[in-house]
Amino acid sequence: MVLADGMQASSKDLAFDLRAYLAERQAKVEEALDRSLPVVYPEKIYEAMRYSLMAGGKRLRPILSLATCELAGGTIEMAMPTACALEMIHTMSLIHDDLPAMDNDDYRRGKLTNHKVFGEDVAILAGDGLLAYAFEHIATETKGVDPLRLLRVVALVGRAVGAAGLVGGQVVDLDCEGKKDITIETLNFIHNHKTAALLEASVISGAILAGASEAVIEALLRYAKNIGLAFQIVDDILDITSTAEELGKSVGKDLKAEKATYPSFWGIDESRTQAQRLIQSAKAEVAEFGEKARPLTAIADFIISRTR
Ligand code: GRG
Repeated sequence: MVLADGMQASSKDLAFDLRAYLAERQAKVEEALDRSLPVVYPEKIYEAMRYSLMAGGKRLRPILSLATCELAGGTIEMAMPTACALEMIHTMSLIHDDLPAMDNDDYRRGKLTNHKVFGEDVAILAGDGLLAYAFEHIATETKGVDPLRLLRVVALVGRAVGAAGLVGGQVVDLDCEGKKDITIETLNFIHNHKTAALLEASVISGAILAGASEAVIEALLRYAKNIGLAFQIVDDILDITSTAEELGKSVGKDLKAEKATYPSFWGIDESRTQAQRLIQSAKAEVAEFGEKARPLTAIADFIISRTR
């Protein structure tokens, strides 16, 4: 079944109705993001920030944060500012990733990239603006949460973004460009940091805000590590098997640049098998939560069946 925004659900998910769940959550996140960032003077930078923030996307990171907050007994209102902040950070990482100094891409989320519309100088600042505003937004807009939990989430997200997370992964990725002898361990390092780190922070932030026990947070972290790597393996496969129209960005760049990817190590079929194995492990980690884990198991299935 093809869902809004290219999402697919297998028939066994329909009992849970992943389609309705994701559509409802996406709409709530869109509305909260829209409210989070009004355009004020100097309009140019706010327009550049909003251009990429409101350009669509699956909103997977905010949806995961809201889901674990509910799983741990909290409300989606408690997690919404953090959820929006995670999407702001994800968006800024895409803006910077697309810059000529990095991946040099012209399209993202089906639209021209930020620097193509606003220029490189403003695109860099739009990314910086979103990054700083994300932390301000968590700190000022979160209501009804113990301040110590909030502080833990701020530290968690900060770590996921910096040299211990996205930045570290990106730097090793750039270092490996043009090298043919990189190992699977290096490839795992890159993607555990570039891709999985923010997904991990997304998954456990909601549970922390809701006051989950350390045992619950640990189980969710293991779930997140598994879906994080599976997400990247699927991303690498889609870069080969999809079209630019389907993905909303240029495709086949890894192959052209002879960049190491999971399919370049394992081939497409084995990459699919490995991703499937990670998804099974992720689901096993949250099985103990029973019915409450239905959104997380359905999202895990979605990650492997997604078409964009
Ligand atoms: C974070 C301070 C800071 C700087 C950025 C450029 C950079 C450092 C890191 C690169 C991070 C990056 C672009 C990782 C790729 C992650 C990935 C697989 C993105 C695609 O995510 P989807 O499919 O995209 O969820 P949508 O558009 O649906 O949101």
